[in-house]
Amino acid sequence: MENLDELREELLSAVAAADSVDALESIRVSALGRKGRVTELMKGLGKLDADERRVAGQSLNAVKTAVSDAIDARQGGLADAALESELAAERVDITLPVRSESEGRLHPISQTFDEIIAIFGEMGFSVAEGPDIEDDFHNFTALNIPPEHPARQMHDTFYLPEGPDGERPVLRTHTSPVQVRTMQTVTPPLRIIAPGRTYRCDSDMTHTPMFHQVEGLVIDKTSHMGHLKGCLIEFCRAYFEVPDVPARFRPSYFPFTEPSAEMDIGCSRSGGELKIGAGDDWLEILGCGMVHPKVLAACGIDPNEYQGFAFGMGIERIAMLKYGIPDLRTFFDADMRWLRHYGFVPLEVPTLLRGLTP
Ligand code: 2U9
Repeated sequence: MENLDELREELLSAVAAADSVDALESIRVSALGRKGRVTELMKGLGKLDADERRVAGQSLNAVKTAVSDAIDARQGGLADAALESELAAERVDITLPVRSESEGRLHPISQTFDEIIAIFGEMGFSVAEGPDIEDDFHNFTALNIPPEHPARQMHDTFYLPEGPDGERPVLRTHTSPVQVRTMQTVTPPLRIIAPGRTYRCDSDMTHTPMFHQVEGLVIDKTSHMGHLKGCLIEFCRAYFEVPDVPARFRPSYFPFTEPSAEMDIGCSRSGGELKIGAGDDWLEILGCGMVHPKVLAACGIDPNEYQGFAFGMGIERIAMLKYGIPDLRTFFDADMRWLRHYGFVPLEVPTLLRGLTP
């Protein structure tokens, strides 16, 4: 029988030198496989007498175990090294700047949302969200919109097929149900804005079936129309980036607020160009009012203890006014040339400190 110490050293150094899982496997087959060198020696044991067989068998088994253990250990090392080099090859340096030729642009709707969130965020509002598919209670009833109200009629609202409860869900016609849900779950004081998609069955030059709104809600024990006016005037100054913007509040009607108002800001329209700020003209910006006591009660808040104000505005409209976008329908065309013109560089995040717009 060949020298087993030499055989063991030879096989162990081959295992140590193997530089891949494949190389290791061929060493295993050539040493321990069916026709491997150790296996062949095992088969030869039968020709030895009993004493020799016992001694040689123990030595051979020791070689087999040593080689097999070395292969297992080396296999683990090689697998770790392979993973390491794979990860190194896939490494991305996230601190590198975005490539300057990057084509992507933020849609003006996203930019406008970001600006509005930055402004109200600074005033202590947080963002609330809710489902696009709503039930009748959250979209209408809780908001003091009785069944015979025009906003309920089929031509305004997208109704979905009847559910198991026999009710027809709706695509929310405003983001107000988000405030309803917040009032149902959070104990005042609360100060939230609800930006999001809204849906109305209406489509012409100035209406699209899906559009975007942001609504706001403040509930506490003392907020009044003065706070509402201060908050919204401050918002318009910050959003339109004009230090002193004339504002007026015209009486209006919404079922969910009492009293209700529409807010106009000053502007001039000389030479067909709209300029926000002092001027001899007015521009309607948003609707607002003190939350109706019936709405507070429907949402589980005691109107004798709490009060507050709410407002709502259309995002497309205020984006068009700020960025001089003339046609509402182009917002939804997914036209890359339009987006390159009106879109925003994604990393220019709006903040009040660094400026809202690039
Ligand atoms: C609750 C209570 C009160 C939200 C309000 C308006 C006035 C408003 C319109 C502006 C243009 C919608 O996009 S638009 O057509 N909205 O004028 N929205 S007050 O009042 C609320 C909301 C929720 C619980």
